[in-house]
Amino acid sequence: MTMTVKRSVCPYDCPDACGLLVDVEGGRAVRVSGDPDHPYTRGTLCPKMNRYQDTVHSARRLTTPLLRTGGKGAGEFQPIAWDEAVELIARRWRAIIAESGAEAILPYSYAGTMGLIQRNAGHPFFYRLGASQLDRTICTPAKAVGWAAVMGETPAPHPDTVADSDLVILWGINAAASNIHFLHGVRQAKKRGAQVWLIDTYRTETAALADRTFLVRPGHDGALALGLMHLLVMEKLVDRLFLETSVQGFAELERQVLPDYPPERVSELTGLAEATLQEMARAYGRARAPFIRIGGGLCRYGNSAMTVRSIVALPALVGAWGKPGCGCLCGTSTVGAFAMNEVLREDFMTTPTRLINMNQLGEALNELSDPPVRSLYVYTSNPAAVAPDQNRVLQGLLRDDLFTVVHERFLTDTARHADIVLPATTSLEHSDLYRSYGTYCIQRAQPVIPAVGLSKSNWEVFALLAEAMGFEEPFFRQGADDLIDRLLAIPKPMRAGIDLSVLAQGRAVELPTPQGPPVFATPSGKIELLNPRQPRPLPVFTPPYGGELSLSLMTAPSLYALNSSFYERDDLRQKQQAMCLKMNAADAAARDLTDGAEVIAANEHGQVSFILQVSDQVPIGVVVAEGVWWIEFAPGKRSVNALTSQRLTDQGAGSTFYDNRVEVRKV
Ligand SMILES: Nc1nc2c(c(=O)[nH]1)N[C@H]1C(S)=C(S)[C@@H](COP(=O)(O)OP(=O)(O)OC[C@H]3O[C@@H](n4cnc5c(=O)[nH]c(N)nc54)[C@H](O)[C@@H]3O)O[C@H]1N2
Ligand SMILES: Nc1nc2c(c(=O)[nH]1)N[C@H]1C(S)=C(S)[C@@H](COP(=O)(O)OP(=O)(O)OC[C@H]3O[C@@H](n4cnc5c(=O)[nH]c(N)nc54)[C@H](O)[C@@H]3O)O[C@H]1N2
Ligand code: SF4
Ligand SMILES: [Mo]
Repeated sequence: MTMTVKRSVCPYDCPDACGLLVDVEGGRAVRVSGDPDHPYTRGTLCPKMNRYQDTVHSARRLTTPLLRTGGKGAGEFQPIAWDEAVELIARRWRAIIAESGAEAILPYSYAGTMGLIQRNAGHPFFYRLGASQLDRTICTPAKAVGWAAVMGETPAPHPDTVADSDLVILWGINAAASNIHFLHGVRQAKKRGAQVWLIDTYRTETAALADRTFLVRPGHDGALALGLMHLLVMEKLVDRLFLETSVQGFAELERQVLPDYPPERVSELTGLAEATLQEMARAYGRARAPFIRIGGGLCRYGNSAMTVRSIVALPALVGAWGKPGCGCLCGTSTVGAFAMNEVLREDFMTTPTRLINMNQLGEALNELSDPPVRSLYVYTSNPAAVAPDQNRVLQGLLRDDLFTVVHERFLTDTARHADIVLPATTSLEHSDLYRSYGTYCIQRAQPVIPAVGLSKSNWEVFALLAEAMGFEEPFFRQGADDLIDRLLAIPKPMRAGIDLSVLAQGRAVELPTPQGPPVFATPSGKIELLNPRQPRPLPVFTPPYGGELSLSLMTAPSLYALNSSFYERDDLRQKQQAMCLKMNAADAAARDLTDGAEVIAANEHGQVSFILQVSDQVPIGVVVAEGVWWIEFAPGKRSVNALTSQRLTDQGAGSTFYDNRVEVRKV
C-alpha cells in the first residue's frame, strides 16, 4: 500500500495550534507527527497528539446515528439512518416551535474543534431558527476584559519575543501542560541568562523550568500586583518619563490606591512573606526586559477581570513596553484576520432572542420558564463533564420532557443523555480554517482521510438540518471549502502581504506583527491605569468568592488530556493513573487520610470520590483535581464539576472553576 504524507492542524483548544504531518495509508491515518516547517511549533507535538491516529480510529468512535431505546442517561441506543434522524429532529422542533416558540430550543457548543468553519457552523442555523442564544464564556473572558481595560485593542507581543527577556514571569499558567511551545522562547531566554518565575497556587510541572516558584493564595494575585506596584514606588524603581509620556492615571493610582497595599497587608492577603515581596519588586523593577505571560488560572474567580487588570498595569510602571523581550502577553488577538460575520451570519436573526450563559446550563435546564428549554442541541462540547455544577446539569439532562440531540465523536457523558446521537468527523476528515489565540499563525486544512463510518462534519449536519427545516438561503447550500474561499477572498489589514500560495498548500502562515515603537490602541492613546469608562476607574483589590470550607479546590489541566477530550484514550488515561485529588501531607494527616485511599470531597454543590494523592506539590489549604474526567471513568458517580458553581466573574460573565471550597473526608 502506498503511504502519503499530508498536512493538517491540531484542532484542539490550545494556544499553540500545531502544524501536523499525517501519514496516510489505505484511507487511514497511521502516524501523526509535528510539521517541522511550521513557523511557531517547529515539528514538536504534546504527548496527547503524538498518537492522534488512536483517537481518530478509536474503537470508541461513533459511526452511525443513534436513537435512544432505554431510559434517559442509560446510554442505550439503536442505530438509525441519517435521513430518519434528521427528520425526527426537524419534526420535533417544528412541534416545539409551534407550541412554545423557537427560543425553547437551546444550542450548546464550545471548542471541541477550534476550526473557524466547523466550530461556528451552528451559528447561522440557530440565528435563522430564532433559537435562544448561548453566551460562550466558559473559558477566560475575564482575561480579555482585564487586558482591554488597560490596553484597549493594543496587539499583544509576538510570543517568541520572550526569548529576549531577562525576567520571565509565568503567572497562573501551567505552560508545561497547556502552552508547551511558548516554553521554546522561555528556554532560549534562560540560556541567555534570564530568570524564570512561576506564580501559581501549587507546584505544577512548569515549576521544573522555573528558577523561582511563588505560591500565592488562590484568587489573591490582584493584591500581589498592587503590592508590587506599591514597592516599586517606594524603592524608586518606576520609570517616571515613560509614565508621563505613555500612561494615563499613574498620579491617581499612586495617591488613591497604592497606599492601601503596603507589604504587611499584601503579605497577609497573598501568603507571601514581606521579604519575598521586596525581593520580587526589586527584581522586577531592575530587570532590563521583564515579560509577563498571564494564563487562565487566575481568570476563573469572582474577581478575575480586576485581577488581570491589576497585573496588566504592572509593566507600565517600569516602562516595560516597546523594548525587545518585555511586555505582557494574555493572548494573541487574531480575530480580526477574517470577516467572521460571513461565517456567523447574525443577520439571519430577525428578532433578538434571549441569551443564556453556558456556565449556567444547570439553571437554564431546570429553572427557566417563558419558555422553558424544551430541546438542547449539543455539538463540539461535553457539558455533562465540563460545565460547572454537574448535579444541576445532569438533573436537567435527565428531564424526560427535554429533547436532546448530541453531535459527537464519542459516547461522552453528554451523549449518553441524548435522545438522538449523531456521529461527528474528526479534524482529519473535514475542511477547516484555523487561527490561534497564542500565536499569529493561520492555516487551512483539507480532509486527509475519508469520514470514519457514517460520521459527518458540523457543517454538513447543519446543511441537512437547514434543508429539513425548509431554510431557503443559498448560504446553507454551499460547502465548507466555498466558505473558506470566500473568507480568504475578503481582504483584511491583518492578512496584508501574506503569501496565499503557501496557505493553499496547507502550510501555516504567520500574520505580520506590528514593528516599531508601541502604539497603545486605547481612546487616550496611552496605557490606561485610570480608565474612566470602567465602573471602578482605578484598579483595586476585590476578594474572590471563597467560601466557608477550609480547602480551595484547584480544577487544573492535566498533561494527558484537554478538558474532557482524550479520555477516550486508554493509554492517556493510564498515564494519569486515576482521578486523583492532590493534598498536602499536613492536611491529609489532620483528616486521617492516607495516600492511595478513596476519599470524598464535598461542598454545597455535591460530592465527588477521588483517589487521594498526598503531595508536597500542594500547599496547606489547597487541593488539586487535575483533568475533567468522564463520569464513566470516575471512581464514584460524579467528576470534578459536581463541586464547582455557576457563579460568574466580576466582568465578562466567565466561569469561576477555581473559586470553590471543599472539605475532604474518608469514604
Ligand atoms: N494539557 C492540557 N492543555 C490544555 C488544556 C488542558 O486541559 N490540558 N486546556 C486548554 C484550555 S481550554 C485552556 S483555557 C488553557 C488553560 O491553560 P492555562 O492558561 O495554563 O490555565 P489553567 O489551566 O486554568 O490554570 C493554570 C494554572 O493556574 C493556576 N491557578 C489557579 N488559581 C490561581 C490563582 O489564583 N493564582 C495563580 N497565580 N495561579 C492560579 C492553576 O493551579 C494552574 O496551574 O489550556 C489549554 N491547554
Ligand atoms: N473542572 C474543570 N472544568 C473545566 C475546565 C477545567 O480546567 N476544569 N476547563 C474549562 C475550559 S477552559 C473550557 S474551554 C471548557 C471546554 O469545554 P469543551 O469545549 O466542551 O471541551 P471538551 O471537553 O474538549 O469537549 C469537546 C467535545 O467536542 C467533541 N468534538 C471534537 N471535534 C468535534 C467536531 O468537529 N464536531 C462535533 N460535533 N464534536 C466534536 C469532542 O469529542 C469532545 O467530546 O471546559 C471547562 N471546564
Ligand atoms: S494540543 Fe496544543 S500542544 Fe498539543 S498538538 Fe495540539 S496544539 Fe500542539
Ligand atoms: Mo479554555
